[in-house]
Amino acid sequence: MSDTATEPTIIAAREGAAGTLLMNRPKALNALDLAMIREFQKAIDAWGPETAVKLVILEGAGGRAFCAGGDVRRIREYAIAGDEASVESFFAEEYAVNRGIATFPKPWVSLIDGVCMGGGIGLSVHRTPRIVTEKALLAMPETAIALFPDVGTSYILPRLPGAVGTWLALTGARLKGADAVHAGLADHYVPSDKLAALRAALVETGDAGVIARFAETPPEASFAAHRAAIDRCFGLDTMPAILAALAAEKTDWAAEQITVLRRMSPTSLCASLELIRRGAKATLDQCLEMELALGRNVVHRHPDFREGVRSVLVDKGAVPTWMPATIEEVDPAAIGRMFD
Ligand code: QUE
Repeated sequence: MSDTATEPTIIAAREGAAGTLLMNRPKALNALDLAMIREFQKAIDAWGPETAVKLVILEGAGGRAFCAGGDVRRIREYAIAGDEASVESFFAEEYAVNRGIATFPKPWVSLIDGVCMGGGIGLSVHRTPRIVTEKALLAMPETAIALFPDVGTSYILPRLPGAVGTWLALTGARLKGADAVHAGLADHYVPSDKLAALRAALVETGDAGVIARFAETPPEASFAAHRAAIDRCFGLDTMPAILAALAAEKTDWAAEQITVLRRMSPTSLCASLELIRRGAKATLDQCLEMELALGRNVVHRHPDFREGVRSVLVDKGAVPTWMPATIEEVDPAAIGRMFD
């Protein structure tokens, strides 16, 4: 999926009172590569101290995606080549951007009008205001490719209501825009046909307060009916306990969750659950450190990540062969060692 070399993958501009950042790799759903991450860092460094910039506006090009995640195909290639330095650069620099956004000294306005997963969540979730439309689709899908919720979401997810964050991390459940507001991943619901006018008002005034003129009350969350069951099941501390609790629910929804979980990397599920439980008691900086250490072990010392990216993204739709193959075979001590 190559984009033309002449077209920049991040278009950074000064417009009125705003600094604007357009993620511009539409054929790859604006998935983040290292060059894009470095452009983010430059914008953070330049616009943080620049008094004429009152806020930053972040958006995705192409009409389908905000940002589908990190360039995990490339990470897999580095892993196969044994290129640990390149993997380290990618994650360390990406997480530094997440930290830079979290501490950015003015509003960081994310206009989420399409797919926003993984790395895209990391570019938006750490600062307000986060705006979603009816076309937004948010998810943390990493357990499907044997990764884990990173980009600082091990700090964010345990702080969402009840066990919603654990449910999102383990199942990769997709949230529509309204759902994302109810889950605590977004702040304002704005219909997509008002987004251009909102953007113009932000550029003109440099005042995030104008969002109130465009925001609407979001429709009820699609997961509202399952909130109690989410908390009952996903609030538990081991994967076998979560699966047993889901089985005891005896509902179609719970059976569906079991089916989804059984497709994911068993190692990744157990590591992700442990990460979120540790993240509940840690600072954002500690979470990013933990994610960096876990990433090294997952990418270089475990076969599931390569297999996951191959099956889901390279040979699209292939059934992955996980090692070990079942949750019941995962050794908790081995999961603990992945954090060292
Ligand atoms: C899990 C993930 C990712 C994913 C799918 C998953 C991810 C990611 C992409 C992605 C999607 C479309 C693209 C692309 C990457 O998909 O992180 O380049 O064109 O970046 O199930 O973690």
